[in-house]
Amino acid sequence: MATHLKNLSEYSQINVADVSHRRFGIVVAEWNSEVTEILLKGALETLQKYGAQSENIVIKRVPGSFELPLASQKLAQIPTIDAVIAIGCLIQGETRHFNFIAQAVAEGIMQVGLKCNKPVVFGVLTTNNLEQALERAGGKYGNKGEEAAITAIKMINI
Ligand code: DLZ
Repeated sequence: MATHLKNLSEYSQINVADVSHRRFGIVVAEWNSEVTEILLKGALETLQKYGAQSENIVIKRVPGSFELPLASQKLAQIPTIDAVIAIGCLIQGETRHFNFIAQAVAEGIMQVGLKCNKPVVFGVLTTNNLEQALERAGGKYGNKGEEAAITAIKMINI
């Protein structure tokens, strides 16, 4: 789980093929939007790099990461959408709130993918502070949004 050993924007080319005829859903949490909007930008640029058309990318915003699973499910249930990317940024606070939400979001997103039988990607940063988040949102450890988009492309093409 150590991101400092791997740049999030570096990936192997296996199963990274053209997605010009694919449709994507992206759900973005508004909490920590200074981070999540950068993740969204990274995801969009990566999808478009591999051919995705902007009219084939549906973007929905939700209040916080806790809302990502339900919104992801609504998009994943649309038959023409091939994959969903859930984008959020959870930053550890002083209470245990972070742990409950992080656990629920990870579990929820995985369940949506299994239930809908299509890729639903966990593009959620879970960090100790804002600095760590920004390091993974276009900073020295790459962009989690790019990693999430590549994962969606690879999982569609498996
Ligand atoms: C309440 C809350 C807190 C404290 N922190 C975050 C956070 O760091 N990142 C995030 O995406 N959302 C946070 N939220 C909001 C919850 O995800 C959720 O939107 C609310 O609890 C309402 O359900």
